[in-house]
Amino acid sequence: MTFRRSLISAAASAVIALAFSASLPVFAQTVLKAADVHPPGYPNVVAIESLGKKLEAATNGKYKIQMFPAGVLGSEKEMIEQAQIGALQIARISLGPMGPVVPDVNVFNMPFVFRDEAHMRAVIDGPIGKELMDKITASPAKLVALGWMDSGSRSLYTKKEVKTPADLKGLKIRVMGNPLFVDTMNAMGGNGITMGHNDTFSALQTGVVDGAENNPPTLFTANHYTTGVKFYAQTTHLIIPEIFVMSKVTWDKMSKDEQALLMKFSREAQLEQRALWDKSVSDYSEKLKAAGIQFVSVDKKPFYDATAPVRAKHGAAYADLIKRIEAVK
Ligand code: BDP
Repeated sequence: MTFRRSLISAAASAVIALAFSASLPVFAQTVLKAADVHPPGYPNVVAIESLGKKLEAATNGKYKIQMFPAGVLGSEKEMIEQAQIGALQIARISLGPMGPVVPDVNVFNMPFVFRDEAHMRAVIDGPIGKELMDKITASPAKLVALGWMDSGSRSLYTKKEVKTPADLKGLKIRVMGNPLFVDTMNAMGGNGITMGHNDTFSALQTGVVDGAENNPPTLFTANHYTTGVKFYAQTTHLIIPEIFVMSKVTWDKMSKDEQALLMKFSREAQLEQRALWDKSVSDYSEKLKAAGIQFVSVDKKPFYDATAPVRAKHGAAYADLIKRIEAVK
């Protein structure tokens, strides 16, 4: 043993002895990787980071959440796949790309299924929201639904002004990866093109698409507003909640108490995100207006009517549930 090695091994023994004598917890820390397509500071990212801090404190450091923001671990489709095999522990995604994985969630993904954002919140906060989370967890997808998040309303942004379905004719509009959204955009008059969120900026910039649809915080933070889009037509055609899910592989390794703790902090994360969300919508709407984006108010009725066949086709299997959603005040 060289002098250096013996020094290292002496130091290592000292650390172990110290850990035992001070009865410090002697366990390997479990780092839970969490991913989001949004950048640091976005309400969803902040809420998951804060959940991580609470979990770390409450478990004396046994669990720690490491956030991978800004799409560094790939698209939401890829995040879901990684979580399913246990390569990612927490995926914060839109319910949009969950549709192809757990078809039952598509009931919330349908155009104009909620009257407004308050209606959507009342639904996710109540028994129907709980039922849908349970369906995700009980599905063969190997994911455990932890909580909902807000994502406001999605409206259309384009380089050319759009006020009616006829104005959308011939325009390629990026939508999230789910056939339901392609059908929706086509019914609204445009051509729906699917791609991941983090590919949309360059697609807008290079003219691969003529527009996209999203909420004000995303339009701003993903820099889509710098690509030449000028008009933000307030169609509010989709009011889709976000969700954060845990890999079942990870969940099954946690004790019942740890799972209960995680659920408690997840509920708190949902409420924390909501408060941050409301502020971020007004802040980013102001920033967009200051940057010259024109918010165009449109008559929603023609878009609602045009998408009736989409609700008929994709909602047929959920007719009773849709009636219950409509009945929520
Ligand atoms: C944003 C959602 C994000 C989606 C993105 C999209 O927060 O989860 O990935 O839209 O359009 O509003 O892909």
